[in-house]
Amino acid sequence: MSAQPTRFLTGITPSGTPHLGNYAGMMRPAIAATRTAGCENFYFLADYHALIKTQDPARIHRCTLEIAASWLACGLDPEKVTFYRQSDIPEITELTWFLTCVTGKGLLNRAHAYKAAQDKNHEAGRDLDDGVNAGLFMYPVLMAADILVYNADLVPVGQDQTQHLEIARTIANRFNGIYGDTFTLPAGYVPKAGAKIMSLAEPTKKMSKSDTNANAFVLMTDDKDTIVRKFKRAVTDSDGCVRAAGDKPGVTNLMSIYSVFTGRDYAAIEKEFAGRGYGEFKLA
Ligand code: AQP
Repeated sequence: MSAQPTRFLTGITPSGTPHLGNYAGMMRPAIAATRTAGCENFYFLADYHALIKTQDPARIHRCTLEIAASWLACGLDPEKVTFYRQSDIPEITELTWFLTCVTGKGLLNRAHAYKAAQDKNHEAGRDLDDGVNAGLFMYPVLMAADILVYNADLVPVGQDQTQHLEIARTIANRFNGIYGDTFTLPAGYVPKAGAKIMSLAEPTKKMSKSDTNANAFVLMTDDKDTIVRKFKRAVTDSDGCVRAAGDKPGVTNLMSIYSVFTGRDYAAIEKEFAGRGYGEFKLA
């Protein structure tokens, strides 16, 4: 008897053009998993998640097509992968309600995307929930439904999504406890290199599609000249030494990007660029 295949499932939100972080943290490992024996793959375009950030249907439609094209350009084979748009599967939103009713509100209060929005309001001296829509609060439940509806085993995600994945496990556990064994408990599939690519302009902040500073991210659609220009402008420090350290977030971020594309670890990169300046490193 052959073993059950390992089921990989992941999604990306069409809230903008995908960037280097999306590629390194999720798309690249997800594509590699489609070429691994004994795996089956469910990859989707999370257009309902995009509604949290934009209510512009034309933009969501355009970004959905663009992200679908990016997946294909990265090597996704639709003959091998179940590739779909979230809104085409009504069972996902149906399941969301069942899961909502077993989810403690306190669990969602602690979800990082919601807390980050509250922290931003706190810093600006506004009411904590000012401008925060209930979709942002509820989205870990929709994400749980995305994963549990297909009984996924492994979920390729960047580091920023690991807490939401943990919430999906908690919800599945709670549901199974009440109704009997129903859902597989999913685990994260986080790459060793590139799990959290930082902004090129503010390297203590995650690289994000919705950043208003175009120099903060490298888009998958940027041409070579634009990519070179953005790396040349990337914020580093005055130390001049290619070395990974907590007090060198800009250089460490560039090293993590270099590591994704060369497969070299930090020690090898430090050795390769010993005595050479940031200019050469950035071009590499
Ligand atoms: N900077 C990043 N480094 C590594 N992985 C990342 N991911 C996102 N940013 C980075 C991973 O990409 C997958 C798809 O993410 P998403 O588009 O669904 O949502 P997100 O995490 O909110 O991505 P963005 O780019 O930051 O979008 P906006 O600006 O719209 O919020 C996920 O697995 C994510 O971990």
